[in-house]
Amino acid sequence: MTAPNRSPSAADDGALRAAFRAAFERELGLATQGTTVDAALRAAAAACRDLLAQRWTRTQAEDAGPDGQRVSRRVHYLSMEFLMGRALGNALAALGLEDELRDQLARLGHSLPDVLERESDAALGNGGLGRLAACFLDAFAEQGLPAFGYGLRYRYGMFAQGIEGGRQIERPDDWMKHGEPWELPRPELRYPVGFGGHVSIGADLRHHWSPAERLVAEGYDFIVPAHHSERVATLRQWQAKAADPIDFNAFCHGDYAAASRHQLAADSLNWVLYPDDSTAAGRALRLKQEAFLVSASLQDLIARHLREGQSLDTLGQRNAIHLNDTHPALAPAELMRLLLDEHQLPWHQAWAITTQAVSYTNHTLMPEALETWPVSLFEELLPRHLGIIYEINHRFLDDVRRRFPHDHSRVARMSLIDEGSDHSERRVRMAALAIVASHKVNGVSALHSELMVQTIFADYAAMWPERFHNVTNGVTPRRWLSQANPGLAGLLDGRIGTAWRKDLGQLAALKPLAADPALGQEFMAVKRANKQRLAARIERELGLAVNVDSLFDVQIKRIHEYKRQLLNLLHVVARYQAILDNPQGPDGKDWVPRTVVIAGKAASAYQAAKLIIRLAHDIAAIINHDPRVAGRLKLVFLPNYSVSLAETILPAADLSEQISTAGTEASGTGNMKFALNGAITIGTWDGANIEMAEAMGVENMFVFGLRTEAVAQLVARGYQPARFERENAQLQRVLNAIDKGLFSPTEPERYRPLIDHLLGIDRYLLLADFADYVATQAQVDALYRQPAAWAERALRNVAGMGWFSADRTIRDYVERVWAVPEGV
Ligand code: 26V
Repeated sequence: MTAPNRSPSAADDGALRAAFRAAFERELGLATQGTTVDAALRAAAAACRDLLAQRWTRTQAEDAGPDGQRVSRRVHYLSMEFLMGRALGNALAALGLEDELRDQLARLGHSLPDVLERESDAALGNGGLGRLAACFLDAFAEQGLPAFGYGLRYRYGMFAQGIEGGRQIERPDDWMKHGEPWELPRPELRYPVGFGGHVSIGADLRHHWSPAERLVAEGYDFIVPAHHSERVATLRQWQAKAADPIDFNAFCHGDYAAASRHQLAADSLNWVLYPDDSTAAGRALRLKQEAFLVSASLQDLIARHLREGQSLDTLGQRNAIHLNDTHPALAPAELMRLLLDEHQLPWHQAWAITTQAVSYTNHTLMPEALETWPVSLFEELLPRHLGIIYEINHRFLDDVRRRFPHDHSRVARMSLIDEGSDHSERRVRMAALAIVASHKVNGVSALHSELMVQTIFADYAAMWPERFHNVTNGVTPRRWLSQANPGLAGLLDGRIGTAWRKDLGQLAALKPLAADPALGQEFMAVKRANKQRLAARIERELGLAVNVDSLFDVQIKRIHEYKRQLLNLLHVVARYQAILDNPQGPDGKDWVPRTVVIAGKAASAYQAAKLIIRLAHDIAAIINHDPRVAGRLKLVFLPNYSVSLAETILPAADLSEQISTAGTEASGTGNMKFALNGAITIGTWDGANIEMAEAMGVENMFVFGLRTEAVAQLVARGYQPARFERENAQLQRVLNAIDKGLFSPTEPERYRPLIDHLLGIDRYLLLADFADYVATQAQVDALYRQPAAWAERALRNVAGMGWFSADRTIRDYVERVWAVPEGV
């Protein structure tokens, strides 16, 4: 890779190459296992890390300078998830060192792709929210923002998904097993974090909390480079250590298990990223993780602020604290505790600082995903925070009563405490805490932000309309186009120049060229090469040959009922039956061959989602071996979905499935990555699909299905899914085939619960949207029969994606949320 990705000062700088070479050779020399691919990977990572560390020092020096140079307050992005994926390819591109490493490796007899493929993904996230945080770090660096991401240093990331007998099995994701060459330990950063114990009021009338369990948080930094400057962003992840790692008394008595119990308790905090909330022990651990992240991060923030010679008066003016969903929503309570108890500020001043600093993004409307914690768990683990939350609530509800006198039900609805009923316990509502303590609250697409204020947060929006706004998500073009799809990136460079990496709006220059037949052909050739690469991987992993000239129809994302992978499967079955009925093809035209690709993980306790994965495998087992549809229909489930797998799949997709029930997908970001890679979307009028359609022209997207209002009306009228089945013979046949065990002959009843749900409740209205979905898929076929027209539309998708860069998203946050307040 040449010029486009290199930082300007490095462009002609042999010094950087020389420094890299020296560091690489030194690291390789230290490697005990010789010059294996693993050793080369470690050495390359360590060498990059050293160079990035120098940029880190310079960035910090710049950011400690006078406010005048800053566009924003220092941003502290608190998130329980950062789904970073692999780091080496990105670091090499940012540093402009790909060619250098390629040369070095050639001398060792290794290839760059082999080394890149060897790196484990840092999968410290579940899905969209975590990947968004990773894209934001990239944009922080690129935008030159003084910013830190704060997270936890999970020992095991998102589980590794295996498939056995068509069923998902979860294995630990031991992502650090070869060491973690990227991280910079910061042993000098040590902050105490307590749990449990009791709170007393001293003679000074101040609260004194004596925790029963005392831990220490130690920082580990991961450096994220800009691609067009020498700026970096920092991801600081906390590791728990016991304050007293060894109970010496127990040790002397020979009770080694007891002697190490503190350390064990500390370690458990960092064991795993939260994959589901099915056990009580798991939930308690999760609350501790949240409190730990928040406490360490805020102590770090305050320490830095004071170290820079500032007083606490300016803390909120100079620092933004952003809550990535409610998982870090303890932050306001913890900040209040630190300011009140440790720094002796009065309540009103502490609260003014807190609300000035804190802002919150909501990422889902699913009521069941709104986090609440039992008050009893707070009493046990976080007694002082509970006291502070009660006080915040007391003052807040006084405000509510003043604004809405005598409206008792409103007060109950808005309270930070859900008082519960006879059979349910009292719980703390984390979203309410986040909203009350924030100066700004946003959703992640226009539709989602609108629905947020109309539904789940309506009462709060009535009280503070100006607090709520929208910031539509975006993705980083560096990873998701430049790095993932060098073929398309090169094609764009040739036609519109290379600046789109830094300014994605430049893609608009493609618009007038979209109908150029030569460009269309080149685009299709790039796509075909990417499909070949994916086909090779499918063959390697699953032993399945797919037709590279078939339409690659792709749905990759977490498996969830609202995302409707099941609707996709119903269409696959419908198509299978239609081909068998009519082998000549519809209307005498041949069938457009299709390869349907699905990938995604189901939460380990989410049985319905796991059953969908099994159905996908059962359908695939029948269809893929049926010679009557050979060459015309294949269904592929690629196991162990990850960031790096997405990087291989996205560039190869012709069709992007974004088919959630309207009103359920907050934004989606996969939808953006597909379009950026020249896939055409088949999608509902949901999340960011809507804004994408508006940006590229709705005629360039296949839109189907009920819109949000129609969904709501249908549900309000009393949705009867069985009626849709009765009126649609094709749907009857599809459901009947699954229900009768056509795909599960050894256990015909296997999918009975699924079918019963569809015909009885069908919470996500699959049956209501089925007919339109299938009809729209026929339009997809019709367009695919005309390669030139297809290419033109795909190119119009790419051309319209300029606005969906994470750079734009971050600029929006800076302008509307993180700007330095007036007069500072
Ligand atoms: C839920 C759960 C459920 C139990 C397991 C652990 C866990 C962790 C996080 C969550 C909340 C999920 C919220 C989320 O990922 N939302 C997604 O955020 C994306 C970025 O804004 C957005 O594009 C997606 O539409 C939205 O689903």
